Amino acid sequence: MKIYFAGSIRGGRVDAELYRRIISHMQQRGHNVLTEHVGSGNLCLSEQGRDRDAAIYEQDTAWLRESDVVIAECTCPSLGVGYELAYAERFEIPVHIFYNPSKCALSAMLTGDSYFHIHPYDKEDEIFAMLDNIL
Ligand code: 6K6
Repeated sequence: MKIYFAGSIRGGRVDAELYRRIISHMQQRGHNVLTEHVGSGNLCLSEQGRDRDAAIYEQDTAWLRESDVVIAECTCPSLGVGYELAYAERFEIPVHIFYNPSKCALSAMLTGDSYFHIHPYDKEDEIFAMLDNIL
């Protein structure tokens, strides 16, 4: 499957290693993760600019439209991820949201929208088992 993995970038990189492990798990199962860079450990967050951001927006929304499913890790809140989830809903792409309820309270704009499949987890291993069921 073509998978759009969504995770926080400018919202904070505290869970970047977790994103990398989730992406790697899906790749090991033979899936095509379009957004491998979200799990990268060496992002240059200071590099910004309107032209560059416009290119990121165009590329990411194109990838969203061509993806079969969106997998999002939402424990670390991110405006960009929230936007991507609503964008995926608009294009009727299935969305699965993972979060750790002991670390955050998910926005009511996600938990209150019955379109989204929401998967609370406690231990990281639970994510991989749930992903294998979903994909
Ligand atoms: C280059 C390499 C890695 O990151 C970059 C430059 N920035 C971005 N590149 C690609 N997608 C991005 C970038 N910044 C945000 N996004 C998208 O928004 C990702 O798909 C994430 O799921 C989401 C994160 O949003 P913020 O608001 O936390 O940045």
